[in-house]
Amino acid sequence: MSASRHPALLAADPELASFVAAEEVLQAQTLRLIPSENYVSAAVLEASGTVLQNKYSEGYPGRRYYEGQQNIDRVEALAIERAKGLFGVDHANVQPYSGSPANLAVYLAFAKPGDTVMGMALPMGGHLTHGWGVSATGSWFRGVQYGVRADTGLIDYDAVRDLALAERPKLIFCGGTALPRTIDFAAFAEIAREAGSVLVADVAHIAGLIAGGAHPSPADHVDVVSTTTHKTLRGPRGAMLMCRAEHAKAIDKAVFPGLQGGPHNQTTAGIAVALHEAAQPSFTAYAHQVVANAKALAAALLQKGFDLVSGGTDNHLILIDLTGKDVPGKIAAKALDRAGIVVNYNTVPFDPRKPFDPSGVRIGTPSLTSRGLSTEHMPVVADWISRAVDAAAKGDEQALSVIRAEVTELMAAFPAPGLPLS
Ligand code: DSN
Repeated sequence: MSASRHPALLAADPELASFVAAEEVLQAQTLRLIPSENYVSAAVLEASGTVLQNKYSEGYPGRRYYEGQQNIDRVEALAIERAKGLFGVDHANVQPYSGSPANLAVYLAFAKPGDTVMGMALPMGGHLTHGWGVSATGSWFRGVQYGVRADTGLIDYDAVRDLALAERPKLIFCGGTALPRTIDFAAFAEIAREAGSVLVADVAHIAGLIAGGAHPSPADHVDVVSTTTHKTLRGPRGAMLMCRAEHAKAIDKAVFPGLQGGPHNQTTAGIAVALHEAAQPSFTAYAHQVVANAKALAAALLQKGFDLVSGGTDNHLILIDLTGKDVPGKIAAKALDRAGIVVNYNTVPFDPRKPFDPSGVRIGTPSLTSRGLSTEHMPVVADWISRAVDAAAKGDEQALSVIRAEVTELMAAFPAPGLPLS
């Protein structure tokens, strides 16, 4: 791997080029287990770095505030059509800059400051933008929050219903960032209907699984689907809002001119390519393999004596509760990083520790599956995690170095998409 992959960058700015080259090596050599990350294909990478970014195009295809949109309109219309086809929705807006602005646009479309909104609490696995206090969505709106049951780690749908009927929120968000289990969109739809709320499925984490048929689709159940495009969907960093025809105007108006200016056309192009790739049979196989790998990894971790929130996983994500291991999440995550295994520390439901120093570690299988690892490798991965956590407890840096060498050796045999080893 060398900076010669980007010769113009190397010539113009060697210092910056060296940082990019170092990141390429890091992404190639490490085992990346952060469940919200992935590797984009070379085609998505190319589309996202095109001259399309030289163009301003405020507005929508056929209705712009700048001239010269002959090609941009075609790019955006293609992305929209592909999103509609892949997710089975009436309308798609592909302009949100990322997940948080996408969700903010939903508030703008359906609620007024001070209105009550409902989402899953952040420490229970929700997202900041689902009305959590430190987010603008929790200070400009009145956020009420649901969670999971202490005994099962599963969403308590009865409690969700009771809260929704008591509070009658304008918006209900389902979905989140640390949910290892299938979301029952039909159950949320029934609750939202009874409460008179607009239901939003934030499927950022599982969009690729939905596209590949490895998780039920929310399309027939919810008013709005919000998603980022760079997680399991394996596209560039961006987002989309999809909805039924009746909400199309409100959503489009909220994204532009309500919240954003010109769309990032190079990102729109990358999204279009990613959606095309996600419509292929190979992506269906990928999505199912992500889940099979996660289930195999969860089983291997349970065998190693780890506690997993909800006892396992139905999707791409596993939340390890380290309370019984006497190693807090942050110390474990940093030790794993030194061992070449990249994870993030995370709160677990009912965590007795603080969010910046919590009890859990969140892992997932989208990236390793993109590199071609399969269920047979998951016991090896679980063994590395177990040895690294033990080493963290003992302060054994030598053991972490040994694991790092083993990780580097295995990953060299599985080149990442868009990042060929050389
Ligand atoms: N930051 C994302 C994640 O890691 O899940 C959510 O926004």
